[in-house]
Amino acid sequence: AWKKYAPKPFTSTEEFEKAAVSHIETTLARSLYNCDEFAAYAGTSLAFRDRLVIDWNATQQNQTFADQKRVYYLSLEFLMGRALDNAMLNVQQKEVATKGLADLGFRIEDVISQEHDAALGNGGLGRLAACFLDSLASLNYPAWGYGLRYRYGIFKQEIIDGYQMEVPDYWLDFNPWEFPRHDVTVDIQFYGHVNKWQDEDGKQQTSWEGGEIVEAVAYDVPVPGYATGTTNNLRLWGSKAASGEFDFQKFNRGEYESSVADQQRAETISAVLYPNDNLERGKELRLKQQYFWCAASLYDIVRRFKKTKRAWKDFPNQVAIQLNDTHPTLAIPELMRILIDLEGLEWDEAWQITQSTFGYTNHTVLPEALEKWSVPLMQHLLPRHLQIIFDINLIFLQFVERSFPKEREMLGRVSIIEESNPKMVRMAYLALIGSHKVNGVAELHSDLIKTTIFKDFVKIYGPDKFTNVTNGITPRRWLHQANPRLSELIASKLGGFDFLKDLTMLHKLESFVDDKEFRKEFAEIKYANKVRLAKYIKDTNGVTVDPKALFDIQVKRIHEYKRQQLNIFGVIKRYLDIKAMSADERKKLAPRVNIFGGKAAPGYWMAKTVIHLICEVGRIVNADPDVGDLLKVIFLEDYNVSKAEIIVPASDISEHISTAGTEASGTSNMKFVLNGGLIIGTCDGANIEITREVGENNIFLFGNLAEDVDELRHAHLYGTYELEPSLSHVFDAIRSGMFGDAGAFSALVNGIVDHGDYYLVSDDFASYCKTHEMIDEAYRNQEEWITKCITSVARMGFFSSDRCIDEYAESIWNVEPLAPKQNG
Ligand code: 26V
Repeated sequence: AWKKYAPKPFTSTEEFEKAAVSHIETTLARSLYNCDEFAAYAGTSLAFRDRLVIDWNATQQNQTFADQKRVYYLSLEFLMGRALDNAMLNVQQKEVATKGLADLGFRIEDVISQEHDAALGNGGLGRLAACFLDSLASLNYPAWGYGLRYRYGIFKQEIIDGYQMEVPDYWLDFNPWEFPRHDVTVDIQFYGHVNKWQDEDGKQQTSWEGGEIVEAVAYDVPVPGYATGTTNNLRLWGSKAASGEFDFQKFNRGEYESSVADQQRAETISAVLYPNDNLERGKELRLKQQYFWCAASLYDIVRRFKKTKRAWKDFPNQVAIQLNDTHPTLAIPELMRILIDLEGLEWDEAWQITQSTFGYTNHTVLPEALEKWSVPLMQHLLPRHLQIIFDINLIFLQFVERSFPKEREMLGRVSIIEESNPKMVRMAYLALIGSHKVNGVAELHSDLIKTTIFKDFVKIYGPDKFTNVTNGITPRRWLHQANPRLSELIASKLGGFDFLKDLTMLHKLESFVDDKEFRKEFAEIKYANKVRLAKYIKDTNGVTVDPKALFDIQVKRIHEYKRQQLNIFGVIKRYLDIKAMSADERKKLAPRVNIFGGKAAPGYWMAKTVIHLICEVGRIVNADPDVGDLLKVIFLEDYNVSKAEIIVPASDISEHISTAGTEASGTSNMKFVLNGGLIIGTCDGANIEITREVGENNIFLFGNLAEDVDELRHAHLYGTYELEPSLSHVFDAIRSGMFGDAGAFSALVNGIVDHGDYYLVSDDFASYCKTHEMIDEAYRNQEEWITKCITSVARMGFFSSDRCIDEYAESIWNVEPLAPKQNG
C-alpha cells in the first residue's frame, strides 16, 4: 500500500541529468568542462535535495494540520554518516541517478564517496539516534530530532608510527543537506541572578535576570523515510553572539577586540563535539552546550504547542520528549521554569505535565560515565534551574520519607544532590524522577539498571516505571546500502524489497538454506565483500591479505571494558603458537586476518596504549616470513560510519567481547550478523538476545557471566590471584621486547598482573582462546559454516530499528503514525 504514496520521481534519466547539470552550472557556477567527481556529487545532491524539499514541506504541513501528538528526540549526538546514497535509496531513485551519472561519465560509487561523513557523534549512542530518525520517518511517525550543529565532529584519527593522532574534523565547507533558518532564532540566557517578589494578587513570582545572552540559530536537515512521502526534520542549533545593542555600543566605543572576543565566545558553544565516550569530566563548556540546546529546543517545542491554542494540561497529549541518555536532562527543570515562571502555572500542575512529557533512556551502567554536575558550577551558570532542582528534590525526598518512614538511610542514597565536597547534581536521578518511563537498551541491561544504579527507585516507584526496549539498526543503511548484492539476492528469493520495511520477512530465507544456487551466491557475495575490503586494506595499509583467509574483525570505540586488549593478547598467543610449530603443522592451520579499528578518547592513555600494541604486533607479524598468510594483523585508521559500510559486510567473525554486564547493548553485533557474519561474544548486552534469535549453535559465546563479575573482582583484590598461564606466556613475549619497547606496554600488563584485572581479561582468556580454536574448526567445514550464516541472517528480523521504534511509540510515547498525503 505504501507504494501509492511514493514521492513523485524523476520521470527519466534525462530529467535527473538536467537537474544535476543545471545545479552544477548555476548553483555552483561551474562549467561542465571541468566537472570533476566532487562537482558531480554536489549537482546530484542538489538535484535530490530539491526532491526531498517537496516531501519535507508537505510532511510538515500535513503534520501541523493533523494536529496530533509528535515525538521529539533530544540527542547531543546524531552520527548520520553520508546522506546522498540514503536519500537516493529512500526516494527509490538510485537507478535513475546511476544511469544519469554514467551518461555524464561517472561511476556512482565514486560520486557517493565524495561526501564528507556527518560525524556528529562518538559511537553507539549517536548512531542509534541516526537509525531511529530513519525508522521514525520510514514508519510515518510525526517526529523531530533536536541536536547541536557542531562545526567540528568527532576528530579524524591518523595513525603515525603506530600512535593515534587527532586531527580536527571540519566538515561544513560544503553541506547541501542543511538549511540555515536565520529567521528561527532563540535567545539563550546564562549566569545572572534570581528575583522573587509578590505581585498585586499576592502571588509569588520568580524571574531570572541579568547575565549574558547567546543566540541559537536553527539549521534544518531533511530526514527522508524509505519508500514513503514522510520526510521528517532534524533541527540542529548553532550558536552565535546575540546581535543586541550592547555589542553595537561596544563596537561604536571602539572596543572592536572585545566585541570580537564576545562573538567568538558565543560561537564556541557549538564549536566541537566532546570526544569522550563513556567518561564524564564536568567541563563548564559541556554544561553550556547542554543548556543551550535544551533551552532552544524547548522554546521551539513550546512555541509550536502554543500555536494550537490548547490548554497546558494538553501538552503531554501533543508532545512526547525522549531524553537520549542524561545529556538533555536540563530540559526537565527548563520546562518547569517555563511553566511556572513564564506561564504562571502552579508547581503541581507543572510537575504533572513535565513528568508525563519526558521519557529517559539509559545507555550505560559504568559509574565513570554517569553525569554529575557540581552545585557551585550550576549555581553560577543556571541559578534558577538549580533552585528548581532543589525544589524537585525536596518534594521527592518528602515523598520517599512518607512512603518509607523506617528507611531513613535511603534518603541520602536517592537524593538528586550528592552530599560530597563540592555537592553534585546526579543527572540520572533527576532524569528518572522527571520522566514517566525509564528504559534500558537490551534485556540484560534493563534488568541490571533495576538491580544496581536504580535499585532504590524500583522500590519507590514500583517496577512499572522501568521498561526495556532492545536496540535495533536500520536495514536500509546496514543491509541494502552497505551490502547491495546481498539485499538483491534476498529480494530475488522473497519476491521484492518489502523486507526492507518489515525485516521479520527474512525468516522465509530459512527455506532456501539447502538451495544450492542460493548458497553459492550467498558465499560469492561474502567473498566479493572480502575482496573489496582486502583492496581497501592494500590501499590504506599497504598490506596484502588473502580474501580466502578467515576475516576476524573488531571495530568500535577503544575502551578497556570492550576489551580490545583481550583480542590482541589472543592474537599474540596465536603468533607464538605458529612460531613454535613445524612446517607440517603450519600447513594444517586456517589462515586468519585480524582487523581492528576504532578511536580512543584523546586523553585516554590506556586505550591509546592498546592501539599502539595492535600496531606494533601488526608491524612484527605482517613482516615475519615464518607466518606468511597464516596471520595478518591490521589496524584500520579512522573508523567511521562510511568505513563501517565497507567493513561490516566483509566479516566472517566479529568480536563483541566486553566484560559481562558492561556493554549496555552493542549495535554493531546486529549489523555484522545481518550481513552474514558470525559472532564471538560474551553473554552481554544484545548478544544474549541475538543468541536467543539465531540459536546457540550459530554463535560463539565464551567467558564469565555478569552475575559472577563482582565476586571475581573481589577475589582478585583480596584472595590469591593466579594469572592464566597462557596469558602469562603472552606477557613474557611483550616484556621481552618482541613488539618494540616493552616499557610502552607496562601499564597495560600491570593493570592485569598487579592491579586487580578489573575487566577480567585473565579470567576469560583461556575460554576465549579455546573458542577461537572452535571457530577455526568450524570454518574448515565451509558448508556448515554457510548454513550457520544463512540461518542467522534469516533470524535477525527482530533487530530492525523499526521494531524498536514501534515499541517506543506504543509503550512510552503513545503516538500514532500519520500517513502522508499523496503528492501532486
Ligand atoms: C557519555 C559521555 C559522558 C560525558 C562526555 C561525553 C559523553 C559522550 C557519550 C556518552 C554516552 C555513553 C553511553 C553510551 O554511548 N552507551 C552506548 O549506547 C549504545 C546505544 O544504546 C549501546 O549500544 C552501547 O552498548 C552503549 O555503550
